[in-house]
Amino acid sequence: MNKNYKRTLVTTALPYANGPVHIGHLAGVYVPADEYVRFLRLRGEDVVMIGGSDEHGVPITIKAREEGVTPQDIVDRYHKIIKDSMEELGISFDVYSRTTSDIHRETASEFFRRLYDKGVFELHTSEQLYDEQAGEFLADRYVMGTCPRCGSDRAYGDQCEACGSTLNATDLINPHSRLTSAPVSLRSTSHWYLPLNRYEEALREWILEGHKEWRPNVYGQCKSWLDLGLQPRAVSRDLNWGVPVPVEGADGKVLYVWFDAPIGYISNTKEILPDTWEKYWKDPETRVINFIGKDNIVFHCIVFPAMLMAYGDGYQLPDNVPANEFLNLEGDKISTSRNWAVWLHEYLRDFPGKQDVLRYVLTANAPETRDNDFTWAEFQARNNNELVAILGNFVNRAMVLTGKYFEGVVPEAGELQDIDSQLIADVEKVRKELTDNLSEFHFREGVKSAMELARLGNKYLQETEPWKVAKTDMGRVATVLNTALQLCANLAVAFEPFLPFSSAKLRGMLGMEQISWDMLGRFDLIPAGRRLGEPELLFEKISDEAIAAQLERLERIKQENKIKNFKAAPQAPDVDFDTFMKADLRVGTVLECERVPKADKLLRFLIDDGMERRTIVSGIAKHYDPKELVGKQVCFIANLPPRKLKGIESQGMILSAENADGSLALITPMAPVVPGAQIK
Ligand code: B3M
Ligand code: ZN
Repeated sequence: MNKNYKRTLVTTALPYANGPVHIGHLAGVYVPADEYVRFLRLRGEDVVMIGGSDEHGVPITIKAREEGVTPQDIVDRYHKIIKDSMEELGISFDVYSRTTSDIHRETASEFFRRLYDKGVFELHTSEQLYDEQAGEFLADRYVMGTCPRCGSDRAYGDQCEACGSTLNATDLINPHSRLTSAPVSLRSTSHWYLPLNRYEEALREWILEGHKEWRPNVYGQCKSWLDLGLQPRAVSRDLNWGVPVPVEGADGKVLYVWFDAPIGYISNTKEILPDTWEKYWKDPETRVINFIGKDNIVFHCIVFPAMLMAYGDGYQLPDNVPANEFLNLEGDKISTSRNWAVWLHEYLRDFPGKQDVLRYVLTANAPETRDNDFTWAEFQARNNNELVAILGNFVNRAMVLTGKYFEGVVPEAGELQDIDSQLIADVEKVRKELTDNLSEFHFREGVKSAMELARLGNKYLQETEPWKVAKTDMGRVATVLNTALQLCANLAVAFEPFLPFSSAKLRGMLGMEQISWDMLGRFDLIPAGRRLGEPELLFEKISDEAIAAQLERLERIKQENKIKNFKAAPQAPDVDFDTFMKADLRVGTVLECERVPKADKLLRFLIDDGMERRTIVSGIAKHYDPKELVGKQVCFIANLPPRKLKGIESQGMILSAENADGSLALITPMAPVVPGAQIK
């Protein structure tokens, strides 16, 4: 770790502009990065926070094709949604730009060109899958076919989701293009490769020897890559969307998206700091920190550093890469294609003004050391039991008591008693922990420390009981409330990185203008005699209804996905015609229908079957209200031997179809027919 740094460049992974951002992105990258940057700013450090959209790559072209629009249309749409929603969440980027900017194209192009001119690249020719109809080479992911391992006919060129095997597109049986469904052929093509193997020794030395302090998940992943041995990697693609490869004879080729995207950090720095950007990249007194998710580790710790080493010219390698693990949602992997996510822009619409609640929950449950699960129940509990009941409650009590006993004017503290000094000592201890946690990228522990300050406050008021002392000793009440208000001021500082909106509100109430990290631990932050603002609640309870609405939305998505992914069951073995004709299928009219007591699945039907009436018991009580069925026509098998269900003799079986989500739909004729009509 570079201890003697003068400035910090914080980069945040550039989200693909092929969809909005969700809580997984936020918990993994943007919330912790923002907390870190706000912490450094409060310490008065020189820091810039770089963000932007990653607007190249195959998925964007696929989405454009699906929607019949251009890739530019897609990235324009999502760049705006992402940028606006992150700003609304208070992610305080110094720049949030995009990789389709001119400055980025020039920067990425020049980067490639310099490596090319230095003779760094190797040119290799290989056979790639080609879609004749679209006239395009296909990335593995865009080829589908039959899995050579399990026979599933829905395997992708890189992976079979049915059996989990990792595949090469060339292994597939009957490979066809996902773009056009046409069969694919092999064609040879040439690409430029970055010989990672040549940087292996330097990377080993730099990471394995030089950065033992990195998070174990990051260090461990790097070590296993390095131990496997590095191979040259292609840095160009045959595609018509991206930064064109800037050399002769590269028509139809663009830079691989993972080659240009990290250069986006540089381009975006140039954009915001046209005169001084080089200091932030090339001065050894700069510390570069990359905030990313765990799936991006190899690109940030191996590939991009190798690119920077190859480029030379003083570019600094990252000092730390605090990558997070993944956040799941209600027990399932977050997935854009399955719409299994809480989208930021939708959260902001559904919970207006509650930016800090989301920031808090994502931090308190951050997937720093292992994958974690976001649940709406936990979201509600952390809001109601922690933000409202601990932090909001303490601040409100201090404010309201000051209003009651001192008309909202900060009272003068008298002599401190042991309990006051103890509080001050406890706060000092927590201040140290909090500072260490934030300096070491332990945000989950950090927010716990900050909350500990509010807990100390509640305990202090509980023990000093100013509302009782007020009957006898107003001088003592003044000391206690002064102390409590100073602690509120500490909370405004401690929570600024985590809950910037609430911190601003609190500062407004306390009349604090400038704040800085070195105020923490001090008990002279608000002068006696100052008139406080009106007490406002910092947080409010989140209702069961609001949570239920979110859970219903997720349930709906689950059902939609089941229907989307429905695969018809394999056909049953043949049955001969005469056997089938023995089944006597008929239509009947429902005369009565009611629930079977003590059987939550069963309905008892009385049916006019054209002959007499018959009773049939059917297991569809979960799907129909019996009242609705009276008078309707249903289909049934008439000639099954009777059987007893819950003591009722059932004379036949009513037919229904099972939907992908498990729901049952009764089969009914399209036009009314006479009861007893035979089904042929
Ligand atoms: N867009 C991948 C991702 O969102 C990629 C990150 C680029 S960082 C330079 O996971
Ligand atoms: Zn398979």
